[in-house]
Amino acid sequence: MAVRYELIKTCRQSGARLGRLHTPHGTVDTPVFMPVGTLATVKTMSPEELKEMGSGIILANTYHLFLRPGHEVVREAGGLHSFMNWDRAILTDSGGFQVFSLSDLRKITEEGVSFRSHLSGEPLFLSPEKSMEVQNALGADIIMAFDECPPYPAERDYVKASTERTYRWLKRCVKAHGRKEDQALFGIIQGGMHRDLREESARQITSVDLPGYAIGGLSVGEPKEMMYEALEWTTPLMPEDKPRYLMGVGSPDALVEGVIRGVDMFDCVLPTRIARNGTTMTSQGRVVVRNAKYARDFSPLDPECDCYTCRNYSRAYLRHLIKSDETFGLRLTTYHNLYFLLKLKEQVRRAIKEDRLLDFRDRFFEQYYGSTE
Ligand code: PRF
Ligand code: ZN
Repeated sequence: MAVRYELIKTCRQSGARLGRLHTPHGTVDTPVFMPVGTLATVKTMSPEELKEMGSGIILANTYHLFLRPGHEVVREAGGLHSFMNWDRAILTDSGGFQVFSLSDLRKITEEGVSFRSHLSGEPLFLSPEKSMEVQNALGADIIMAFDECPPYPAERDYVKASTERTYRWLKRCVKAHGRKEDQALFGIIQGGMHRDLREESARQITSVDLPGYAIGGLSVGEPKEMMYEALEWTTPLMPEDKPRYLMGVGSPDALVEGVIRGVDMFDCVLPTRIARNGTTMTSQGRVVVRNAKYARDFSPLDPECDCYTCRNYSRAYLRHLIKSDETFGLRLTTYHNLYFLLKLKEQVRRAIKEDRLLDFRDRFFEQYYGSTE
């Protein structure tokens, strides 16, 4: 198997899982946060910087790389790892989500999704087979099944039909996947916010023997409590000896609450996206460093952080760079935000090891949100 999950222990206080994910490009400690590198780059960061902050796995997107530069170019380069000079693990999303959130004039049929490129307007088509062809060419260590993520809210009948289609599409993905020896295909559980549909999807998707499973369709606009509840329906139905990936979720509270509910892997554009408009995550909560009140604040962004940014630069300097549209400012805030979440995950892993994740959560939330949520 291309990827093997090793469960090391569960936290006696919370039930959270500590594990290791063995991939052809190194071993990753879980729970893990995966920075998003949509276009084969984590915006503004070099691979060396990502390694320095301790990142062992990043995510890239089939939809975007299919549009440009095209998967044939990446194949010719020898795959994503060599194309982008990243020798640690990579996961690619299937396009099954981005095509719904980004493209124009989509039409879903049993065969797949026809759509127009959000860049050129060119008519294109993605299907389970096409997504596997593209992801096989990209060559990531973990590839995702082609699914449909229903919007929230959605009619129950629609969610039911869509969830069943996602199951049929998974079986086509398994058939079309041409690199089972070195690329691990993960199935994606859907089912919207309907308990019985979630449970049915969890049973269907996990009945297919795969190296890992993801939970999709969450963090699509529903209240947070609803997402946590849906997780509580879903993770107990997932096999214990396989990794569990919660797609597109990465706010600090969800990173901790998700782990408490049995999740091992997370990704989110949030830390990198907000960094580029001058919003940062610190041990004391969010700091919008572009605000006027930091013009003469010569203290570090986060006094408790020992990242490159916090060791060397002040809030006043960061504010100045961001206000002046200087690229270096974007790099410094991005570096700090990613470091902050990677460090948070390190603290979570230590708390699991020491059976005190619930205590850690209460302390962390009190500092970050100013109250125990
Ligand atoms: N499916 C896929 N990618 C995703 C999602 C999904 O449901 C989500 C939902 N949060 C984010 N990314 N394929
Ligand atoms: Zn920092």
